[in-house]
Amino acid sequence: MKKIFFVLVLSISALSTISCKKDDGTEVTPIRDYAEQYATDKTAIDNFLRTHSMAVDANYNVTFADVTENAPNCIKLQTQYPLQERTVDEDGITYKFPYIVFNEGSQRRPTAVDSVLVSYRGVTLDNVQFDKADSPLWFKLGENVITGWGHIFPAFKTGTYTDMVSETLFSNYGAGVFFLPSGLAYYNYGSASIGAYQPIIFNVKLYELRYRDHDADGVLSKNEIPASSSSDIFYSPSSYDSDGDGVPNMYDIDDDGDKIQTKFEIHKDSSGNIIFEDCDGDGIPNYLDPDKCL
Ligand SMILES: [Ca+2]
Ligand SMILES: [Ca+2]
Ligand SMILES: [Ca+2]
Repeated sequence: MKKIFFVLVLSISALSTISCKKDDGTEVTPIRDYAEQYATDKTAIDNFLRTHSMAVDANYNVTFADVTENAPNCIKLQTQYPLQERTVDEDGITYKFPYIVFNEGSQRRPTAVDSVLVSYRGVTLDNVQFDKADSPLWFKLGENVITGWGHIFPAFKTGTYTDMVSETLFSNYGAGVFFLPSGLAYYNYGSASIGAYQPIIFNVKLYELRYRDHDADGVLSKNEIPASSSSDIFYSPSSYDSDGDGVPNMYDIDDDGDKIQTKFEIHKDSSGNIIFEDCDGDGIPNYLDPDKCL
């Protein structure tokens, strides 16, 4: 797995880091203010959209080209394809970043915490490629990728595929491009080929996924949510904590805090599907209901 996709972990305490010296005496640059950096990155991304055109081939591969600001008849990126905007709260900032869906895909949609099989190409706003994977690779969203990936992949669905003797042929898979501010990418870390505080662009294709069960309680993490949960495709399973003990359902082996582990409060049919029993008929399945009639 490539080094640049390791999770960028920034602690709150890092925000208040002041300039200091490492043990070897070299100066450590204080981390930048997230709000200021986001404003800078947003301006840079907007400028990129205004000054570049985009070509998309039959396999959804993207190439960008500079266009002169006022050149007659040039087709600029922002008028060439419908830009959508994703809004994300991270590090006390409400980020908004643009993305384009070339093809939504045809099968299953991941949540922000599932495993995805993807190919991708990443470029900087200088239109320099910093990474590429033509052959699909597996990644765990929310775990070993930059935060921006988990926030945008639910916009896509997987495709269908045919296993050949020597290769797998995918069709009607999700494909698109997104433009990430550095706060949702590598921020002050940068990577081997990206400087610190660099907004970056990804052209991605989503072929397949695996729904995860982080706490191994038999309920997939994507379903570790209240029955009344939103139909928002970008919902995050990690934000739900039924019993309020500080452990989100997807990591809590006893979701309702009744001292009976969830895996003992659910049953499955012969096909392996969970039977959501609700013995007191209050609309809350037993494993989420501490006040039930067991
Ligand atoms: Ca689970
Ligand atoms: Ca909990
Ligand atoms: Ca329980």
